[in-house]
Amino acid sequence: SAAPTSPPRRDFISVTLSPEEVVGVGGYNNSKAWRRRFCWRKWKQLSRLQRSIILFLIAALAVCGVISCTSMGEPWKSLTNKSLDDRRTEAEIPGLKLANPAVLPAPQKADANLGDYAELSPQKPPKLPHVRRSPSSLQLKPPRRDVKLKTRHDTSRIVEKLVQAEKEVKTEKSVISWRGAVIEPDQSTEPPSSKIKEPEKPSSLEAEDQKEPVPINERQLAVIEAFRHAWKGYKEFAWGHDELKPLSKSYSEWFGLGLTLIDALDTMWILGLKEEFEEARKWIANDLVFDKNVDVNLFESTIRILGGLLSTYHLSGDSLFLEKAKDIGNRLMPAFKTPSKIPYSDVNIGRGTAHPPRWTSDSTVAEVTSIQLEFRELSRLTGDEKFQKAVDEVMKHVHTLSGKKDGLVPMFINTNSGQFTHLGVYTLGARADSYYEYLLKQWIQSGKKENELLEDYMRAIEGVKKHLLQRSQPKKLTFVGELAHGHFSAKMDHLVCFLPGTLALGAHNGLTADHMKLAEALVETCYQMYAQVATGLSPEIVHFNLHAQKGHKDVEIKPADRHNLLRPETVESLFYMYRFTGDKKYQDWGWEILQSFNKYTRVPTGGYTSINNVENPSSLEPRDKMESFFLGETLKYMFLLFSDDIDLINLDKFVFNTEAHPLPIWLPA
Ligand code: DMJ
Repeated sequence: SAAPTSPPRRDFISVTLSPEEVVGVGGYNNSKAWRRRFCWRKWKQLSRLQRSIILFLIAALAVCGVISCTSMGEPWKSLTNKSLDDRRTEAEIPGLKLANPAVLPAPQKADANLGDYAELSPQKPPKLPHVRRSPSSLQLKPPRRDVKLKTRHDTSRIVEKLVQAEKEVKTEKSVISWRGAVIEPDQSTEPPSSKIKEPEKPSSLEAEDQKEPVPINERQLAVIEAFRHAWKGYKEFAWGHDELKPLSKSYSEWFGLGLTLIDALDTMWILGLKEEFEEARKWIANDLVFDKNVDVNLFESTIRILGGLLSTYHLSGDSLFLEKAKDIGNRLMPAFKTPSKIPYSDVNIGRGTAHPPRWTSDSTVAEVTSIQLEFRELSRLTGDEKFQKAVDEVMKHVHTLSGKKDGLVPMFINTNSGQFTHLGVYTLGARADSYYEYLLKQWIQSGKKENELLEDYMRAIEGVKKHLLQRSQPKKLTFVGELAHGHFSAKMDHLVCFLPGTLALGAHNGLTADHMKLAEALVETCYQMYAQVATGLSPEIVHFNLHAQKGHKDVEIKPADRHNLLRPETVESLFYMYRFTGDKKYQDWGWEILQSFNKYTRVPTGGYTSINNVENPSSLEPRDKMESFFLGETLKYMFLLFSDDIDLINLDKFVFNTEAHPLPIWLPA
C-alpha cells in the first residue's frame, strides 16, 4: 500500500512506505546510514506483537532453509556416486558394460491384460532353483564389436572374463560352447512370465561344454563341401542380395534384405565355417538396414530373418544379432493393427504400414499361426511383452474359432472379421502346414504347460487320422491327402513331409507312441517320393495311386508339379527320426538325397538350382534359383542328420522354428 499516514497501532502488520522516504529529493538516496536509520525508525513504529511475529517468521524461515538444504543434497550425492560407479565399472570390465545395456532395455512391468494369459502360458514369476543367475548388473555379454567365430580356445578367453566377473558375486560360471549346442539341463533358460522380467542371456552364455567334441564324419564333410559350393556362388554373384541365380550368375530380390545370408548364418555356425560366418557377420554389422521402404511378408520375414537372427544370437552370444532382431521385430509389429488383430500378410518396414494382399482381406492360416516361436522368444529376450502378447492373442483367437473339422483348420482367415474363410478344404500342405507344427512347438518351447495348444495339436492329429490318412498301391505307403468339401484327394505336397518329424518330436516329448508309429510310416512315404522318381528328387506335389494298376508306381506326378525347389521337409524329418531311433537307414536315405541334389542341381560355377522336371534326368529344366532355405534348412538338417552328436543342437534344449532356426526351450518354472 502507499498510504502516507502514520501507521496505526493495530495487531496486524502493516508496513507503510511513503514515496519520499524511498525516493528522496533529488533522486534515489543510497547511503548506508540513511537506510539504517530508515529501517530502525520503521521497526520502532511497530507494536510489540508485530515485532514478535516478524521475528518468529524469520526464525521459521531459517529453520526451513536448513532442512531443505539437507534433503536436496541427497539426489546430488547419489547422482555423483552413480556416475562414479559407471566409470568404475567400465574401467574394471572394459567393454562389458556396453554390451547389455545398449541392446537390452530394462525389464518392463506387465500389462494387466497379460493376466489373461496365465492359463495359456506358464507365466508365473519363475522360481529359479537351478538357474545360475548373476545380479542383473553382471549379466553381461562379451563385447562383440569385432566378433570372431569362437573356437573353444577363443571362447575360453571371453568366458574367463565373465567367470571372473561372476565369481566376484559368488555365482557359478557360465561357459560358451563352441557351436553353442550344449546347454546343461539345469542351465537352460526360463519361460517368459506375464510379468516379463529381466532380459535374457543368450543360450550360449549359459552353456557348459564338458564333453570332448564328436569328430565330424565323411558325410558331414560332404555337407560342408556342398555348403561351401553354394556359398561360393552366393558370394560371387549375389552377395548381400536375397537369392542367388546360379546359372545367370546374378541374383533376385524379394525383400532386398540379404535373405540367403541371414538364413544361412546359424548353419555356418553349426557347420563350423568360421571365415564365412565372420564375413557374413561383417555384412550384417555394416550393410544390413531395415529402414527401407519395402513391403515384406510378415511370415517369411519372421521365420527367416527374425528367426535366423535370434538363433544366431543364441548360438554365438553376439549382441549384434539381438539388436537386429529387435529392430526387425519392431518394424513388423504394424501388421497386427487390424480390426480382428489377426495380422495382415504384408508390412512396409520403412513406413510402418501394413496391408493384406491386393486381392483380398484374408491372411493365410499357416502364416498367422507360425510366427509365435520367434515373437515370444523376442519378448523373453528383450523383456518387452508386446511381441508375445500380439502373437498369443492370435493363437487364443484361433483356438476358439468355429469352422474346424476335428481339429483341422481351413486355409484362410479374414483380418476384419477374424473368421475362417473358404471353409471346407483341409490340407497339411501349403497354407496350413506349420499351424500344426507350431501348436506342438510352442507347447514345447514354453515348458509343456500351454494346454490349449496341446489339445489343439492332439485333436488335429486325430483329425488327420480320421479324414486325411490313406494307403497307396502297390506298396501300401501311408500318406496324408486332402479333403475338399467332403471329397478326398490323394494329393500330397512335399511340404507335408514336415509331419513325420513333428510327430516324432511330440512322441519324444511324451505324447502317445502311436504318433511315432505314424511318423515311421510317413517318413518312409516321403523317402519314396524321392526314391520312386528318376532323378531321386521329389516333385513339389505327388498324387498317390489308391488302386493297383499294372506298371504303375505308388507315386504319380502331374506335369505342373514336377519341380523341385531344394526343399528341406523330408531331410528334416529324417533328422528327427534318426535322432530318436538311431536307425541308420534314415542317414542312408538322407545320403541318397544329398547325392541326387549334387548330381542334378549343382551348378559348376557355384550354387545349386531349383529344377522344373524331376522326372527327366536329361532335361531337368533348371529354374536358375537357389532358395534361401537350401542353406538355412536343407543343408543344416543334412549335417545334423549325419551327426552322431546328440548335443549338436540338443532337442531337449532347443526347438527349431519352421525355417530350421533353433531357439531355446524355456526352463520350466
Ligand atoms: C520354408 O520357408 C519353411 O520351412 C516353411 O515352413 C515352408 N516352406 C519353406 C521350405 O520348404
